[in-house]
Amino acid sequence: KYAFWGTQPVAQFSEAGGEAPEGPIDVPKTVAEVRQEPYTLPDSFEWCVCDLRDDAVAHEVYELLSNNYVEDDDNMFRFNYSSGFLKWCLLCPGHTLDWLVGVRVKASRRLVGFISAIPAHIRVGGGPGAGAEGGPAGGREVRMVEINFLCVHKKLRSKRLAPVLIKEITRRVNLRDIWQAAYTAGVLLPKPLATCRYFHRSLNPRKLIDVGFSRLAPRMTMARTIKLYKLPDEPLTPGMREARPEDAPKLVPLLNDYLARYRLTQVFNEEEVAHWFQNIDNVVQAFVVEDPAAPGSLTDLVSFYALPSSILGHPEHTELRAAYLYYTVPGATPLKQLVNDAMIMAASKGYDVFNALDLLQNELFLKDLKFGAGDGQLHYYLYNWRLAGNASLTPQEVGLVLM
Ligand code: MYA
Ligand code: JJ1
Repeated sequence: KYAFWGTQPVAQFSEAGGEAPEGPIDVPKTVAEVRQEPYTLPDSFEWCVCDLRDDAVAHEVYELLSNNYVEDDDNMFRFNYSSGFLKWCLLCPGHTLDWLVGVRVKASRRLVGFISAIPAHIRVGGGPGAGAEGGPAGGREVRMVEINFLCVHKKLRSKRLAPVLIKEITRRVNLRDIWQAAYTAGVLLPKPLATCRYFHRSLNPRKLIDVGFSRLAPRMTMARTIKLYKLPDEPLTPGMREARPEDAPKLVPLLNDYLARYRLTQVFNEEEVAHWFQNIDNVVQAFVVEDPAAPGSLTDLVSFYALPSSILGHPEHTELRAAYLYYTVPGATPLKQLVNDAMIMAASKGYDVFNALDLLQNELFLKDLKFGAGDGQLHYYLYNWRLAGNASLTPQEVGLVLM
């Protein structure tokens, strides 16, 4: 069990908590000690860098993922990240092309494997006090990477390629003097720092039921269901507008001060805020509330990203348009109202479903805004970092949203 993960500097299921101090799991190393040569792939494969600035390469990564990436438990839906999304997400501030790692078949040049890293300042640990009314949690800010989009072509599964991809990206990240990573996965690995659940709010219930994403509730008709989920056409919060790059200086303290209460979160600088909270059709939407009584003062933030799924084997529908709640900062406006407005915006843009995790303060609105629990979980992991006593976190202590 866990032939690979058992050898890695990650929290193990077997460990007792007790004495373990907070911090790196591995003995600290220097860049000079990092292996210079790439890890060896089986003979017929080679490494490549996927330069997503090149549309043809972005399309190759898109194709690999759209045919081979994450599916739900019943293989009815598969994530279908757009190439615009991949560019937004992977060509972020501080990105390193060397960390967009591909595996190609030597003979055909066909892309059959991928893994990515992007840099982030992650704050982790600290005291309780996270959650609804919590003060600052404290903890330590650690320069990390976020790992995502690990994918091996379906025809090449179970050949132990994934561990080679993971070791190779670790080496490339270590070469830049970074020794920790954060990542999420639907599968259980040693050992989650936290486990969150997905929640779903129907925007287009007829289509969701048609494609088997949801079902008609007992004693409900289609007409009553459509009425139940109907939303207004326009957001209800006065002063809500799309975020602009010039908002970044004001959003940095708004966002970081709010996230200070969590025990696992990202710390954003101005350039990062301008990048992550922008508006790109079918990729990401970010809205701020500009106090109508005090023009120029920003009180709240709400955002979501677009992650459609392919509908597998349905006669009519091929794509499920899903919006995923990203970060929300309730300042002057109640959280519930901000998220309701985000859903209104998503519905008016033609999204079929609005998804959220049970992290941050999301429990405050899930029920009232008619979200229902999904069948998927999302485990949060750290590489080469343990919390004091090998502690884990509740979903409500997590303030980190990855793509
Ligand atoms: S999560 C999304 C992952 N992608 C998918 O689920 C897409 C569909 N599936 C596939 O493409 C393949 O099944 C993958 C595995 C590629 C996932 N994370 O090659 P194998 C372990 C980590 O024979 P395959 C995301 O992107 C498995 O337990 N490990 O298997 C975040 C076994 O190890 P062990 C995983 O099925 C990724 C070994 O791989 C995952 O052909 C974070 C088997 O390898 C998984 N999701 O390929 C990666 N699934 O023997 C870690 C299986 O021990 C980053 N495995 O049980 C770590 C930090 C690195 C940077 C550090 C810097 C300092
Ligand atoms: O989308 C998901 N589940 C859906 C579809 C289930 C289809 C059958 N398996 C679901 N639908 C019910 C919705 C219903 C709406 C009305 C109210 C009640 C609920 O539950 C799940 C999440 O729940 N998604 C997945 O399983 C996809 C994989 C999740 C792991 C993600 C890994 C991320 C990778 C790394 O970064």
